[in-house]
Amino acid sequence: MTKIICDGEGGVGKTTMLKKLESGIFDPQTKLTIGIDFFSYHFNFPNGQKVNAQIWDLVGAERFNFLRPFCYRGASCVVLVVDLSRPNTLEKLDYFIEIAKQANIKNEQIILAGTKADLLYERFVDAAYLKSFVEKYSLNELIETSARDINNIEALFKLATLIAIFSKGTVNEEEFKTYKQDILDQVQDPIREPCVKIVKQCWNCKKPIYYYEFCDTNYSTIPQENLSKLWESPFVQFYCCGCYKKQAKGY
Ligand SMILES: Nc1nc2c(ncn2[C@@H]2O[C@H](COP(=O)(O)OP(=O)(O)OP(=O)(O)O)[C@@H](O)[C@H]2O)c(=O)[nH]1
Ligand SMILES: [Mg+2]
Repeated sequence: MTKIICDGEGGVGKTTMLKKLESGIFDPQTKLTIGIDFFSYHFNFPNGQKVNAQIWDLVGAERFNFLRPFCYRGASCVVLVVDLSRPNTLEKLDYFIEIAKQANIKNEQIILAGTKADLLYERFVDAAYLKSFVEKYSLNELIETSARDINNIEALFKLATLIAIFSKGTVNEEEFKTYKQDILDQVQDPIREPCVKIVKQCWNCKKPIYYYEFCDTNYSTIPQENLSKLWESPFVQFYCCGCYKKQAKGY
């Protein structure tokens, strides 16, 4: 079994990210995880190797810390998640890295993921700082994601699966480097891919409102005027990206 851990402070978006990976849908109503949730991810590598990874989605809340050493045991990769809009979610990274070390997981088997990259205007964590953190601890990679918008989640878990099988010795170093580069080539830069889905302002907090459906299909081909028409549609729901309040139509 290929086991991957997804860990990080409460509310950083671990479960939302994994739901998006599984179903392709952003669920803005995700509730706190109770203990552990399990997800699976299948990936076929170009050399024909089929990997079926089991992802353990841990709860961030401190009162569940007693579970962590048990959960990390036997894992081949750890995805540590921080919220780009909340700098305090970086505070416990040392602690998570230490738990991984105690479970014989090396730092190069850890990926740092920065979530909520869609919140461009609420971002408080600098990419340069995260990169320096990755270098300081010799972690494998930094990937910024968003379950709502700029995706990169698929690339993140492809890389996690690759790291896992590399650590088991089923791909050699040459293959690892080639596949990793292929995966990183698919990663979008959130700074260069600004969210163009703003259609209105929230009636409640006045933040821009993003259109989150069709994000992964052909969204980029939908012009702004059509988005505004969708605003009027009774079948499409809009949520505010700041306060998550549902938006009433037609104002
Ligand atoms: N804007 C934005 N919000 C997100 C994103 N991912 C998650 N959220 C929101 O962040 C909140 C917390 O998400 P969860 O997935 O429950 O967080 P978690 O890390 O699993 O939290 P615990 O289970 O408590 O450890 C939810 O309100 C999500 O809708 C994202 O990419 N962008
Ligand atoms: Mg959760």
